[in-house]
Amino acid sequence: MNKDSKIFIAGHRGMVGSAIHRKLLSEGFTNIMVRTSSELDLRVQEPVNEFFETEQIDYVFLAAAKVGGIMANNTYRADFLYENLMIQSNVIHSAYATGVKKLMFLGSSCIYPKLAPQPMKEEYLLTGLLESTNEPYAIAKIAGIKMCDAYRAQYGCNFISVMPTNLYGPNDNYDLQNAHVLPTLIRKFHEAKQNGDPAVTIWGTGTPKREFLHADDLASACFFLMENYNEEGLVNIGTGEDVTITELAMLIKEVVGYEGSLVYDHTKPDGTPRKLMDVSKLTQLGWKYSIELKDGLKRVYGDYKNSHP
Ligand code: GFB
Repeated sequence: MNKDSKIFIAGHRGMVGSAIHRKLLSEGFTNIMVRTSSELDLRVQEPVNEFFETEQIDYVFLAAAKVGGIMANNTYRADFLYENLMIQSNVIHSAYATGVKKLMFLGSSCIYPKLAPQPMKEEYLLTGLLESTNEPYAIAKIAGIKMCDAYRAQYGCNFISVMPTNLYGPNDNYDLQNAHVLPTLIRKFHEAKQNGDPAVTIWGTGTPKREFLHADDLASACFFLMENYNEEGLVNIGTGEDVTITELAMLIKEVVGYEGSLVYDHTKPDGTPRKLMDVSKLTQLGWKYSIELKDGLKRVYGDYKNSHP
């Protein structure tokens, strides 16, 4: 990418897209295109075609998606499948039709089988059944990977796919029902501390393991791969280290300074028991994360506290 290349960040207001936007600005890119969802509804084919034809874009980061935590994925199953399939199909096809030089599609670690061997290597894709709570989202993301590979094979498009692990950072969603575990627990511990509540409720058993990557590290990895990776298939992006949900809760409790106890709501699902990324492909290419979980938690809690005094 040249500093004046025309780069479209689809989904620039979300946690991932906004992190990529900050990264590109900090690297001195001057011709970044963004559109809000009310300006350009990526689920609708015609305006997306028109946008790509008019703008003649050079590079695309496809970070627009309908996302959410375990309950949102499980509840809005049709929306997760339909909206993600539409967004990615419209953008990928228009990118091909208008000669985009390179496109990066962002997926998720939930594309791997529920009981995949750990850590999960890229080649484990489609080797087993998916976790049912997020199967619609995973199916859409798998379709996106396969679209990138198919457009590469049939039309020679330089479209690549990257699979981030569970993410957190600025512009995250803190909704108590629909968000991911890390931001939700920050909010729960913060509010429990403010209200003097004796306990905070953790969904499920607390035993599932998850890996967490700060969105700024993700953006750095995406930028690195946009510059250095031009192959079919996918690349995992993560830290290669995970914690149990109870360990995460204890860390957040400490960062927030909450003194009460934890209780478990066994009516809520655990989801995948473990989904640790094998990041050796990315490490061998030359990238490694830099923000440790505890430091990242302090950063996001600092921001959260400032906006929720
Ligand atoms: O982050 P999370 O919602 O999604 O939940 P997944 C991770 C784990 O934290 C599950 C537990 O075992 C939850 O039961 N958990 C404990 C909580 N307390 C809470 C809470 O208060 N809120 C939430 N949300 N969880 C999503 C997928 O899976 O991860 C998506 O559904 C996507 O498709 C995303 O891949 C990255 O990690 O289970």
